[in-house]
Amino acid sequence: MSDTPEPSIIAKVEGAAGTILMNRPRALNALDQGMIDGIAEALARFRDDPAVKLVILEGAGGRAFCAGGDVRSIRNAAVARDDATVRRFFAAEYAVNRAIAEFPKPWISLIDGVCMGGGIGVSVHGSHRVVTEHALLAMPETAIALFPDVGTSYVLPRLPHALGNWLALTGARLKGGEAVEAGLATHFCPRADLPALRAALLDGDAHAVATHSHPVDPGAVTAQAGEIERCFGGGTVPRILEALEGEDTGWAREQIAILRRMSPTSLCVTRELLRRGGGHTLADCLAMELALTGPVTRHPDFAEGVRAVLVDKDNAPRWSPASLEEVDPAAIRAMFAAG
Ligand code: QUE
Repeated sequence: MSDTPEPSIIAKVEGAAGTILMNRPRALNALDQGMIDGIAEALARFRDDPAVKLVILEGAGGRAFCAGGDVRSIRNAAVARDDATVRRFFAAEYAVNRAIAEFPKPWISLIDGVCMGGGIGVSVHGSHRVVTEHALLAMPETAIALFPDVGTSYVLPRLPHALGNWLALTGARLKGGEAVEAGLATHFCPRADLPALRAALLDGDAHAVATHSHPVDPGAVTAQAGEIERCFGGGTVPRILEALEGEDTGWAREQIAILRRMSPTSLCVTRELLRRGGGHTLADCLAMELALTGPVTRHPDFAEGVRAVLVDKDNAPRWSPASLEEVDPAAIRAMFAAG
């Protein structure tokens, strides 16, 4: 008998709950095509099974909920000009994001580790996003010249104090409590209490989330909200940098340094995407994101960003154009028009 590999998605009915475990811990549970298909299949089954009263989504391995999408494979497909593979991946991922938003039962994510990009996408549209003190949430796409997708072009512009612009442009990482403050997460439950919460949820009553959660005191995000709003509430990326330069604080200098490392093209695409996203439905935002995936993954910055961050890990991307000043606004507009 040959060894059967462990499935990357483990979905089962436990008591009155449907449970979905993202199980690729060596890749921090980053979503590949098979995992997305597996989540889509489980979602449809649990939606139509009257014995399932709620869904619990978890990540295996104790370090990550889900680090994002399998962007190394997407890069390979993009470099090979295999547009169909790129398109199939993002279309399937965004369809799952939408199905979670429309899911008629509680969709409860237990976020006890890294949760970035695609991990935000499979949690933020659900009814309950429970974080622990080990949770770390971010939308880090500008570092690899992608853009905040998975429906976050709908979510981020709706966060208060221009937090969405700040999170999307800088890729800022929020700890569990900070994610509740910002509104990306809904409940805080210490890791030590997660097994009790999970056991209670198997009875099928989502109210267990509230009874096992703790209020979050105002913290770093609340303290920074005024300065974030002053600096990131403005129009274009150059205006945001100007505002940061005018602050003359250590925090503002740090944000400038972070923004200067990101893909200039990606910063401009991201700012424009969130501007447009603020006025659209989730479905329209997902369609806009899907249309952007072609031009953005064909832009040389995407292959270079994934190379620098995830393949060679030298963290020294050579962007082209290399500076914000050289980005042609018409080129950005063309990416939105290209489909
Ligand atoms: C931006 C991203 C991702 C990222 C880093 C970024 C992303 C992603 C991963 C990732 C990290 C560790 C892994 C893995 C993937 O990192 O989408 O398989 O083990 O999946 O700056 O968008």
